[in-house]
Amino acid sequence: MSSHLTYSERARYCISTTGQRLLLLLDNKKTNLALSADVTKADELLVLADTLGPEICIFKTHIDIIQDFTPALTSELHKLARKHQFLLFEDRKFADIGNTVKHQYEDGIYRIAEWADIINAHSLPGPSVVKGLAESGRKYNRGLLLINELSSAKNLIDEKYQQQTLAMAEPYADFVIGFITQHAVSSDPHWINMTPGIKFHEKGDTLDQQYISPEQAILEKNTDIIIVGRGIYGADQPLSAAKEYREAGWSAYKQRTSHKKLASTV
Ligand code: 5BU
Repeated sequence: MSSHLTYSERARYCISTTGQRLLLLLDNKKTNLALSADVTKADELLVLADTLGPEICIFKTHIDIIQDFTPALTSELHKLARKHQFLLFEDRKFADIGNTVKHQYEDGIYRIAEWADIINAHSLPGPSVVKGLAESGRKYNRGLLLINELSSAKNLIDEKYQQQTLAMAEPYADFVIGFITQHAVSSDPHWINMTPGIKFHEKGDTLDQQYISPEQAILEKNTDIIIVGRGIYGADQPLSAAKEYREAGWSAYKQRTSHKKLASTV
C-alpha cells in the first residue's frame, strides 16, 4: 500500500506534472483540504477564495451556478490562486462523447480549459470522454479526475464500474491525476484520491448527500484530499471552520504516514 508514503514521496511517481505539482503543494503548504465553493454570486466566490485561500490546497467551483458570471471572474480567481498557492478545480463532471466534451471544456462562455488546473469526468461514456478532454487538457498541461464513486445514497456505481474506471485511467496517466472517490482506488502512489461528502457531526442532508468525517476518509478509507463545502461556507465563521477541517485532515494524514513508518521499521 502506498498510503504510508508522504505526498512528496509519491510525487516522484507522477507522470502528470499537475499531479506532481499538487502532491508537492500538499506537503509544502501542509493542507489536504479542498474547499467546495458552491455559492452563486461572483463576489461571494472571490471573498471565499481570498479569505480561505491560505487554508486550502484546492478551490473547487461549479462555475455554471454563478448568476452574474463574466470572464473577469475566472481571471480574478486565477490571480487569487497564485496569491495563496492553491489549484483551481472545476467540478464540471463531463459525461458525453469525446467531441462534445472537448468543446464543453474549451469553448462556450466558461472556457474552462483556460483557467481550471483540474477538471473531472464520469467514466460512463467510455474512453472517448478521456480522449476528448485529453486533446485540450494536454495543450494546457491540465489534470483530470475520473469519478470512481459518488457520495450520494443509492447511486448506481458498482465494483465492476470502479474497476473499469481505473483501467480507463491507466493509459492516460500523463493527464488523469486520480479519482473522486470514497475510498483509495489503487495502491499505485501516483493516483490522487479526493473525497467529497465530508462534514463533522452530520450524516447527510435532505437530498441524499452522505457524509463521513475527515478521519474516516484519510485513515479508514486511505484517501488523500478532503473536499468540504457547506461544512465551511455554511458555518457561522467559515475561516475558523476551514481551520478545523484543515487540522483534522492534516493530523489524520500525519497519523497515517507516521504509523506506517513505525510499522515498517519493526
Ligand atoms: P457539501 O456541501 O460538502 O455537501 O458539497 C459537496 C460538493 O462535492 C458539491 O459541490 C458536490 O457537487 C460535490 N460532490 C459530492 O458531494 N459528491 C460526489 O460524489 C461528487 C461531487 Br463526484
